[in-house]
Amino acid sequence: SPAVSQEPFKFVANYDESKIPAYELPALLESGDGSKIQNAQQWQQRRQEILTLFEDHVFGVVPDERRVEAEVVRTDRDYRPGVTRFEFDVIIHPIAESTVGEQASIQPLRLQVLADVPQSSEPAPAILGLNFQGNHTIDSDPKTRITESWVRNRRNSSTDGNRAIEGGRGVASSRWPSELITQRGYALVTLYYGDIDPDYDDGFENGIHGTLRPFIQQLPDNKRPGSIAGWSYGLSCVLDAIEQLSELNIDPERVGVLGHSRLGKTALWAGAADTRFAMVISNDSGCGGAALSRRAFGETVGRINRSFPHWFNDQYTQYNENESAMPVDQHQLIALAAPRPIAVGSATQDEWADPKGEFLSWQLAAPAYRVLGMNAKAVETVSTAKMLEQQGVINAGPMQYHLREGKHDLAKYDWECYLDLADRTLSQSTP
Ligand code: GTR
Repeated sequence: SPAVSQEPFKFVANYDESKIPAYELPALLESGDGSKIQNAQQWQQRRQEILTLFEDHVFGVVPDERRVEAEVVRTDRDYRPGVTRFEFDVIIHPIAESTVGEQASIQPLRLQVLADVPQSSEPAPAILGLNFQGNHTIDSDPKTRITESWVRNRRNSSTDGNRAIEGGRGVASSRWPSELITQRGYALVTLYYGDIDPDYDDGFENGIHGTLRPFIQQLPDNKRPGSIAGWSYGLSCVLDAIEQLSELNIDPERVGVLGHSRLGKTALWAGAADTRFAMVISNDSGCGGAALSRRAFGETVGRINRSFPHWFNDQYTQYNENESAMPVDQHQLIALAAPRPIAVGSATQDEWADPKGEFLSWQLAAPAYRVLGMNAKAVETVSTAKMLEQQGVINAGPMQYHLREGKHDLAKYDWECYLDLADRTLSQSTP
């Protein structure tokens, strides 16, 4: 057999616009068979085609089926004046049809969810987002349960090895401005992403992968779902639970999905795979999220697959240092949100995530919205120079982009931008 190079991979990120390779993006409005997409009906077929390409080449496949039970475990009626804090459990059972003997030995997976809901006669619209460190980190509430799942060892007072501890209460509060969110009339729903799937490489075995094992085992190896697909599946299960738990008083038809960074990639995929999400929000999602892969600016496909071999499917490694062979690029992922409201947020100092590449793919998704009836001119004509210089918000109907001054983070200003888009698109309840 040919000798395999044992040379370690040396990665130097490119931050020089003039060194971006010439690239041609896969067409958005042209089917695999070459036919042009000119109306909503043709888009539905094209959409399915793109979705399947992302499953097969990027994220992996999860079952269509979900077996979910839900149970409220805490109701704190005036957690704040006019706001009820709930904690509820989402129990994900192994799916029925892939049974045969093995199912009996598979334990259901239990997710712990927290929801702050403004009290009102009408069910509230909501933003659902995964958090990085546990529900107890969003504020100092002593009653919030601490996750028992694996957490990253932060080597500080918030963790003891790979366990979350009391010292973590409130450490992530700047990212979860619950008061702002509820004051503006929205519920905040959040859960720890590691409750769904722990964020380390274990060969697609633990967390949700264990629950779905019989399904995953019958897939070709290169289509097995990575953690991003697993986290997205979990988000759909939480939406199932919101539908079941009418006592939460959340309107399941007005739930937007939000995520930052790796969880921004996840929010984009969750919104693509599950069109019940009424709004899709990508904050600093970068490579594998909103940023165009073919620019290979900052983090690249090859780099992300080597650092995080468990996030994507194995097929995706075929595109390491070979982005132009991908049958998709990220503008198509954004287009899968159409016609629903989409917000893409970037930060000026977050070069690793390629703000300009995030802007471009957002812009290049506009033709899908146009085919579905949106006046896309304001999006299609804005120049990158303008986007970089104004550092403000660009919006046109359901499409919004903003560039925030500052670092890779989910900041209060980002939330304000997202809630503004929600006000324009989600605030009215559907009759
Ligand atoms: C980085 C990774 C990014 C982004 C980020 C995060 O290490 O390279 O793709 O996902 O982590 O999630 O904070």
